[in-house]
Amino acid sequence: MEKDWWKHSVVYQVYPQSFKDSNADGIGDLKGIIEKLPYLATLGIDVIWLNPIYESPGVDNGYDISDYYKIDPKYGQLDDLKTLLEEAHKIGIKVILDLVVNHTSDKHRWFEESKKSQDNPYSDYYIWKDPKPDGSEPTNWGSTFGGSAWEYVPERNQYYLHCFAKEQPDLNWDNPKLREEIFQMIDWWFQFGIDGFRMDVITLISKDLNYPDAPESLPYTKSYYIGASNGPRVHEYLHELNEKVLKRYDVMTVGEAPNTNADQALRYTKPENEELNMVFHFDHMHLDYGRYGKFSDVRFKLSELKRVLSEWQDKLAEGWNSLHWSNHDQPRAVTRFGDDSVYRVESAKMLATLLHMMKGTPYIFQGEELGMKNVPFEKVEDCQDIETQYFLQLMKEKGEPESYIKESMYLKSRDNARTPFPWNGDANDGYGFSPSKPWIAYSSDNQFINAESALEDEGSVFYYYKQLIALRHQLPIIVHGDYELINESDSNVYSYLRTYENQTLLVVCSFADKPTYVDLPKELLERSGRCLIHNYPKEPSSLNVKQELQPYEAFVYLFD
Ligand code: TEU
Ligand code: CA
Repeated sequence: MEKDWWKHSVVYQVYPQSFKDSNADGIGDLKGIIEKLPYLATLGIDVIWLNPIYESPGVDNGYDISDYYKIDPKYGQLDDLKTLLEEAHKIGIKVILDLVVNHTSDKHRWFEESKKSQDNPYSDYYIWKDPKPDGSEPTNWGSTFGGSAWEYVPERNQYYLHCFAKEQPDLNWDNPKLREEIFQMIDWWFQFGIDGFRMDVITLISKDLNYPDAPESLPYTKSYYIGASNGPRVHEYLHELNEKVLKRYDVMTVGEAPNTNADQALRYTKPENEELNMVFHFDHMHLDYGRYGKFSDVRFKLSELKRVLSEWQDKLAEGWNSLHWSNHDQPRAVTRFGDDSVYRVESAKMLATLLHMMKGTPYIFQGEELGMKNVPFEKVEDCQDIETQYFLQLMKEKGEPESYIKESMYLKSRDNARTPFPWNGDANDGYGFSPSKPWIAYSSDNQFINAESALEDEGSVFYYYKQLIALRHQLPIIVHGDYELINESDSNVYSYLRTYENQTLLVVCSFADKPTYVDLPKELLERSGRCLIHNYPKEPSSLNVKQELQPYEAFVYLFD
């Protein structure tokens, strides 16, 4: 087996609930994913990441797990997952699952026992704290999905911590018995045959035992980060996991790392530290935050995007990056960072170019390869997500105008990413997703943005992604080359170089919606170069030191 295969892999994220329904209950499932493997093979991806498919009450769409060893019946059975693994492996695709071990569901057997008394075998599996002398909560931490991060349980006369919903109690990683249970479970899944894990909020597993209060000035809900992110023993625990389990398998690991800077990320991903292969950071996802945090109508600034992405490219040179524009928690990239109307196709391809030519492992969220855009839900109430519902409520209470609420929901709600995948443009056929009413509304854009039309159109965003993926597989410079930002102060164009051995790669991406110019390095143009990919039909015949660019134009040249 090839070492570090994840370095030259491209990962495709499947949101199982919304990918393909095989049994007409309106919910995507494992058999549906099996049916659509040929589509993923055509795209050329190497790895599939599945969002949680375990047994779950579904308070947070599967991120509240009640049994780690069972598949939720709405997705199928363990046998279906076995078949998916076999079928995927046959065509050279690996499958990784989501590991959610910062918290469980409150319906997990461990929690049901733990909450009964202060004295039971599971008593210390979760984080319990006495009330303050006046009976109030142990700290002022807020939960991500609203309200306090502490919930009182009379049977124990104590509060338990939940960084997310109250139905998602945080596990106590400081308890060695709990760690052993988790390690065993991880081992069990590797024995089952999966190829790795995406680890949900893994940077939150070690809490600051001083439990400091958060400054009141922190934006809504985020106060828990003060005492929960990158805690004192997180590296120790991940190293222990690596020693005891990960090391023995040829698997990939990617940690979700909210609120983690690049220096911290290097510690997680430096090979000699033996923790994780890579982490997801969110610095570029925070460039358009406003007074309610994520729910805002702020637009990112290109200068900031350059600063953030370049910092991560530079600082993780000795670790490894994950590259992403979107996921199941984020709005659609083309709406957020591109132009989803006139230049939807051009800007979706431009964004893909920028990301896929960087150093790191690229992740494609389902539908991104079609250039899917945010969903104009008819009513804000159509949004189902727990986070969206909370912010909706909060903004109403704060007296925000209806228009502002609607706009920020449209721009940021997690529901944008979760509408069913459009396999074709036929509304009467449930867009090829399901013959029944889907669990969440379809996007009205499916009629013209769907897989069938993409596959019929040589110039589609889909084939452009396919080409980018193939380039990564062919050229070591894309995997290993050093990164260097050029034209830093250009406010329209993001351009950079990659260098490896005697080669140089030039990547040019315009964020302007009108023609513009970019300065290209003279010495480079004197060398012999060829165009690898270009998002306009006609490639530039030769490059100039002052190169004209069309709206959202992007190209990549390789110089020997
Ligand atoms: O997300 C963690 C996380 O940081 C999110 O709460 C993020 O701040 C928010 O979604 C941005 O809109 C992970 C999962 O990806 C998410 O789906 C879960 O809800 C959450 O953990 C709890 O498990
Ligand atoms: Ca189904």
